[in-house]
Amino acid sequence: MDDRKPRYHPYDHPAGGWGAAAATAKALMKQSVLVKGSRALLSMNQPGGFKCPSCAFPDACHRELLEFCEQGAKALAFEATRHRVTRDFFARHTVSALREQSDYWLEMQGRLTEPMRYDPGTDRYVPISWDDAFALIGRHLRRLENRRQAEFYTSGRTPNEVAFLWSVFVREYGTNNFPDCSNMCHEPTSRGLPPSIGVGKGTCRLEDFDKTEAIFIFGQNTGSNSPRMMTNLAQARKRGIPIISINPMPERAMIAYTAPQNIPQMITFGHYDIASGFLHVKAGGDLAVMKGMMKAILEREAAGEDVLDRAFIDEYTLGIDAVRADAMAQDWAEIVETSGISEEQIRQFADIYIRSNATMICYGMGLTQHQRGSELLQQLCNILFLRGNFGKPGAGIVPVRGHSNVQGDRTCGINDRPRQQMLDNYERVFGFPVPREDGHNVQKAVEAMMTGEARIFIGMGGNFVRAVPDTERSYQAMSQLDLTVGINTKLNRGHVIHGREALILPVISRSEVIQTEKGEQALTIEDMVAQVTASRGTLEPASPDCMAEAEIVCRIAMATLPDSRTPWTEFAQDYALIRDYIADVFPEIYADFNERLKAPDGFFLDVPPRQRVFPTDTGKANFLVLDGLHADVPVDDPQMLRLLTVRSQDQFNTTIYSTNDRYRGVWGNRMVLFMNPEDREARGLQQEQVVGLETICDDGHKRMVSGLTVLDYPLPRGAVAGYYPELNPLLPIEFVDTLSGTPAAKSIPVRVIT
Ligand SMILES: Nc1nc2c(c(=O)[nH]1)N[C@H]1C(S)=C(S)[C@@H](COP(=O)(O)OP(=O)(O)OC[C@H]3O[C@@H](n4cnc5c(=O)[nH]c(N)nc54)[C@H](O)[C@@H]3O)O[C@H]1N2
Ligand SMILES: Nc1nc2c(c(=O)[nH]1)N[C@H]1C(S)=C(S)[C@@H](COP(=O)(O)OP(=O)(O)OC[C@H]3O[C@@H](n4cnc5c(=O)[nH]c(N)nc54)[C@H](O)[C@@H]3O)O[C@H]1N2
Ligand SMILES: [Mo]
Repeated sequence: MDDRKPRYHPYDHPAGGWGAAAATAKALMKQSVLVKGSRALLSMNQPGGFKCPSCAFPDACHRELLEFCEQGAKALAFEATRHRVTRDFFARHTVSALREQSDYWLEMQGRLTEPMRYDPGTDRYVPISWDDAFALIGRHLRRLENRRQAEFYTSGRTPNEVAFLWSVFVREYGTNNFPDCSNMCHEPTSRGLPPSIGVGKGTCRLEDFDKTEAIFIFGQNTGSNSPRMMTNLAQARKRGIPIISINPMPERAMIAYTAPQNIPQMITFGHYDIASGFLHVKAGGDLAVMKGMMKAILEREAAGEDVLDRAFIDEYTLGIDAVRADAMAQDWAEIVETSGISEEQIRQFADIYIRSNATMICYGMGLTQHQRGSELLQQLCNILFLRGNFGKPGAGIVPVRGHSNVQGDRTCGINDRPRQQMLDNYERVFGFPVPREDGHNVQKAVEAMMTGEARIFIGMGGNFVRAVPDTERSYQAMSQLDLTVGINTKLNRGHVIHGREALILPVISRSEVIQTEKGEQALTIEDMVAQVTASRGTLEPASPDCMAEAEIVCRIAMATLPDSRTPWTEFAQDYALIRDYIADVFPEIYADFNERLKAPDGFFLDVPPRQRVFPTDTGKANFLVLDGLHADVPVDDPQMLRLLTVRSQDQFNTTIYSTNDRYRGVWGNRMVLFMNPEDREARGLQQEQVVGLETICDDGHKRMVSGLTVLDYPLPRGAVAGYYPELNPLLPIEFVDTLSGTPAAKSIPVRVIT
């Protein structure tokens, strides 16, 4: 369906509103679950119900009767679909034929219903019993002498209890190979923030939106990707709070937004203007903006103005002198050239920052997915330190997270570079010897597959092969493995790009009831403000042969480690017992887990910087210097454009809900290339001409994508944008953020080919 010509007409209605309400109903109808889905929506994010399976933004604890958004409703509709992938389906289609289908088509086939095994003789998936499937996995895993040859992926929808069991099993098996979707996402938050503030998490809660005096949003498309945050932004705007968006793409929802739950406003077609200011930054120009802001502030300090929070800086921080020297040494002309923002505008935004007594800085993939992504976040901390914006109401740093439990998975032990003290705790509680050396993250896992070192891949959720960089090379590497296992709700690319042996294991989803011998089980989720809440599904499982993820981990463990003394049988039945063990392994975080979970709204994990405690090596908040003005290594090529790979309004990562992107005005095709008209003309291209892109990289691999329709779009000169995952073939596996290994997916050097 992607060969349709895209239609392009700008969306001039406010984001949200009737468009979102209509899209919600349409998604429910498309999956034939209007009634069932609508009923399930009533228990989403309500006490006793289940947590939204979409993004990680917190719910306001039944603030509105209907606490969901268009994206949550779509995620639920696609999960609760009536459509089913059965053994007959697999009998009808060879895997080679399935490989030719689009991601959208695979997704639309519906929920997986029973375990399947790849049969090379017929090139089809055929049914296999659960027992045989686990035995097969156990055989393969036991055969590996070097346990580092197996890769155990986690996608961020995995709940705490399952992630914890996964972390126990994999360590008992003998490796820290934990490639995690977070390695492509907010790993810079986990690696970049600790040296600055001592924790790799955000420091704000929802109520801070009600107390803040200014909000800056760097590189995050709130309206499409965390729509529930729009309610908080709209309320802040109503109070007259400045909201500044820093983005190469003027995202629609930042300009005008109507809350879909706000019926009076929808009837009168009213809307809020969300952003009061917009910095149309060049791709990767954020560091120059940040340095410019610091320079503007520090120049005023030097002129004798009282613009800093001296008391905070003296008592809680170290290192301001080096940061001051670095910012002051930057040249305004270079700042303007690199950022694409005028000195006057930067000074104006610095002034907004100075006048606010409580500022929140939010950010998303527009910052993390750069070669110096982690360090960019440290610069945000520097800015916040200057005015004491930690540990007071309405102030702090807000990583806008992706998957609903990606933060919780890390807290519960999914970590390829674990601290030794955490490993000591595993050893103390479980009594098996724990591997001490670092394991593989996503980048290293893919590289190990490419060199042939890795032999087995097991994915707890997600769509690894489609989400990772360097598509062609990754597909090739994945196909050479001995065994690939996808533990999933839906059919995806990872099932049709598979190893010599392959299994598909279908799971009970977040919205469905998990019944064990011990009764109905609840799972828990930690959202992006570190609030831990219970999630209980209310729908019937998609098929009686779907299995709960926790039980799958236990059964894999039992099949692989016959002599294990870990209580796998009991864990599979009793999730409260799993929580007791979580409390034992992470006493400083999760003491009295089950007890605290009894509160109707769950509980918050401790985030020390909220109390102005900074558990860094120095015991202080650290101002940190990052040299220069560039978020990526400059490339010397006059034809070079920086490619940003972004999400559309109608997808959840590799799950494509439709080929439209309502807010950006694209309909019917995702193979588009957004380009500044002057860049287009400079290359002699026509509007809507079909072109290709080629990566500029000298590692000897050619990376190309063709069939892209050029669309004029208000991007700054030098940047082009298109959709993830279609453009992942252009992203070299080694093109990553230095500190965290996160692929620099927002700044790929490319040139246009015709
Ligand atoms: N509906 C929906 N919701 C989702 C997801 C989804 O796919 N669909 N995915 C979930 C996940 S896993 C995640 S991580 C989040 C992702 O949510 P976001 O962080 O919003 O991710 P993206 O859509 O990749 O793009 C981020 C924004 O960065 C901007 N950008 C690109 N390059 C730069 C740059 O150099 N500087 C600046 N300042 N901005 C830049 C882009 O224009 C875009 O607006 O959303 C989560 N929620
Ligand atoms: N170029 C480029 N690449 C990127 C990005 C980018 O912006 N640009 N973004 C990156 C980011 S931020 C992320 S997070 C990754 C996403 O990487 P992943 O998390 O691996 O990908 P998803 O598309 O979210 O995974 C979708 C699959 O999850 C399965 N699933 C859904 N719900 C459940 C469940 O409850 N249980 C189980 N077991 N399975 C379930 C379904 O089978 C579905 O097919 O992609 C990264 N890749
Ligand atoms: Mo993500």
